[in-house]
Amino acid sequence: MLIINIAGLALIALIIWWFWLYKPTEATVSDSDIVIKVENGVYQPSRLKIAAEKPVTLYFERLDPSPCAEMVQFPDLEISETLRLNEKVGIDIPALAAGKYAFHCQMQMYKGELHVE
Ligand SMILES: [Cu+2]
Repeated sequence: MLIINIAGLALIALIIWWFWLYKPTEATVSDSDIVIKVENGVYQPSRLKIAAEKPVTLYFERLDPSPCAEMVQFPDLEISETLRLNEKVGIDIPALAAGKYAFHCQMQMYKGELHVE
């Protein structure tokens, strides 16, 4: 019973943090590569500025053991990649036209966006 209550409180705290307190972090991806951490329900950073018409490799490091964090998908680009725990996985992003491209986990709990400009 006590464990259930603690789990419930932890879940409520996580929901509050996720919906109200979390602010997306932004980063510019240049030649010095950025590693996107997958942890606590968020990609860190989650908004990535990249240059238009230039392929780039994004590195994801999954630190969250929950199955929710396992996949990262770029639906517009038809990219779907499995992330192994505590490993950096490089995902090659092709040259893109300017615009916004979402990426997320399978259940869309983890969410991020590429800002191509
Ligand atoms: Cu998920």
